[in-house]
Amino acid sequence: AFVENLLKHPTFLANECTTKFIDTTPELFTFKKRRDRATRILTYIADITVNGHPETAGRPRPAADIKQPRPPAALTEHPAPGTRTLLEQKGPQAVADWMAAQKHLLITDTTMRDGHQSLLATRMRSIDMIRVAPAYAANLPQLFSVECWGGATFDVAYRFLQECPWQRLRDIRAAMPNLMTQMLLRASNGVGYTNYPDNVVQSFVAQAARTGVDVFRVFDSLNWVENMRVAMDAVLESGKVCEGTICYTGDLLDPARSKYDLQYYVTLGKALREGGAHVLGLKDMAGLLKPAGARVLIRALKEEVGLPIHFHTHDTSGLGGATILAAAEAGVDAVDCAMDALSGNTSQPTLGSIVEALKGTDRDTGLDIAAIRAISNYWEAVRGHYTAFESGLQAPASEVYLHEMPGGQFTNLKAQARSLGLEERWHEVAQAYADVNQMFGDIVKVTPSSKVVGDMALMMVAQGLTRAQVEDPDTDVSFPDSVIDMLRGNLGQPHGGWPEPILKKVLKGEQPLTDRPGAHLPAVDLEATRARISAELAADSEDSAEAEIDDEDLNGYLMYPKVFMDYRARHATYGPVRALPTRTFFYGMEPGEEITAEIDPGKTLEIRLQTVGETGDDGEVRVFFELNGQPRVVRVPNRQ
Ligand code: BTN
Ligand code: 3PY
Ligand code: ZN
Repeated sequence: AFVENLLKHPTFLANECTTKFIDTTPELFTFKKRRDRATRILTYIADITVNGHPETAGRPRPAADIKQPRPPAALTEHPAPGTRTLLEQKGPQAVADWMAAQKHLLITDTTMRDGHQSLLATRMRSIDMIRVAPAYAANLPQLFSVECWGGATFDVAYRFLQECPWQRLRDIRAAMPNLMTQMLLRASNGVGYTNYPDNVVQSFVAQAARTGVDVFRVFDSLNWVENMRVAMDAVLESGKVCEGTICYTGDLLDPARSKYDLQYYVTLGKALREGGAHVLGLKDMAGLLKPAGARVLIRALKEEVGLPIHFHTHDTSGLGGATILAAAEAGVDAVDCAMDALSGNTSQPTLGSIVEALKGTDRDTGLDIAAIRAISNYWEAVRGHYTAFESGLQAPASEVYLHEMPGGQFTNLKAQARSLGLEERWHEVAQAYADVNQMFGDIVKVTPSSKVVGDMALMMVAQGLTRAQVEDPDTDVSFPDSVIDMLRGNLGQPHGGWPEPILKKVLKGEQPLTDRPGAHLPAVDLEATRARISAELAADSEDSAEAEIDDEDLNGYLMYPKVFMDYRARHATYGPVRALPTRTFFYGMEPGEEITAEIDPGKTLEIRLQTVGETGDDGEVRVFFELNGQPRVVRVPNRQ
């Protein structure tokens, strides 16, 4: 270790080594200590107890006497066969055929992905999901699928929750072996905000399928099917269900919004069918499809495309449930709902209420309402722990038909506006968002194109710029990077192309791409990348296990290089903090409090916080614990 430290010491590398070097460089002897995982977790608890969690500082707190959520009992030890059983036995086409042939309205539960993404800033931790998964398997085996992965959850898991998204997927998959898991995939944008090289997208899909995704909902943020093929082909190759997805925007029955008319959607649906989709997804990410529009659109897609249809909406307007019921009447095959306690507003419509509404009709869902209530009660208790991430949104609003923001973006953009001091001017931001959309030619707005529109809208409100000023060739505007990137063609091509005036002004004569961005990105050398980051981690650690980059890690790195490496660095310090109860993770412990944390199956830590000492002259605090009955002291810096 000494030699390794010496070799990478900057002074040594700079070739300034003298005989005095070792005497004046004591840090060569302070090797990173190899600490066991329990000590690392105690360090985390001590740090949060002393310094607080940066993400919950200044935010509303959960009730002081809040309890640990208790999942409902699984009603059987042998879950009935479900959609996953069919997929395993007969493959994805059999799932699609079964879907189309049966009469129930099939339901996907989105609580573990879009539900908390849209209501709680995506901050729900794996432990809160995994604990209830067995109840889903046993008590709700008629569910079509459980959406529990992808979208923003991947990034947030590493970046903010200090946990591995792959492990979440693996654990949920194992806990509900009869039910299909589902993920949201942004086609060539993977689970990120930019186009990735084709082989990165292919590798990511193959790994997601291996780790446990059964249904891939694949969409493109500009509805450009050309840019969806690599991802769709990779899903088909994996043997899982390919849900090729249309994003809905505009207002189908408004003749003034004729850009997105029935013919547009039918043509798109046919292109996705030709691209090999087993199921046609209809993704109404902002909740703009009205009941009357749903009747027309679902009928046309059923008749002219012929694939089973899976409808997704958001309840931002308060009409999401009405639209689902209209879609059900028109023959939609499956719909997305969130469990009651995490439904409504910018989330999905209310699962239990849709089940009740259809009870006894020819679209009866076949789901057990008592089981739904019990699971929703669990989610209600879970939600209480995430008070810090609530948006404070009071009511549904028809304003969504003006701004057309996706449910998953709405509260995020509002938080961004707050951080820029623009919260008071939120309705101006909403109007600017609508103006920017028109300026870009009325585009599909969903991650990542929605982020670009949001960046531009915030900038305009912050700088007091109108659309006319932005478009005026004689007014100087410095556009956000994301706008320049999008107009360069790096997110692909919108229906009808970009309007010439804005293209000219933003690109200043530079020629944009008009073909697939992926066609220009060189393939990544996967094994060289693995070797390089593994060496980088090895240089920072005594523990060879910490330098290991398995296939899941590699795919995580390829999506988010810096976020992944930062996660690994924190993991080396704090250990498997995913095992902590959510209250402890965000708020630390009280003196006298006891918790348990299962860091491996069957390996449980009993942790009791005894007392927090005074801060010493060195700025460190000694925190006294009992770990499985034995006293332990850890020291952490007081950063308060
Ligand atoms: C992040 O914000 O980067 C993720 C949250 C974890 C950060 C840890 S929590 C304990 C310690 N105190 C900090 O201020 N940061 C780290
Ligand atoms: C995502 O891409 O994360 C979305 O939820 C889009 O609606
Ligand atoms: Zn959504």
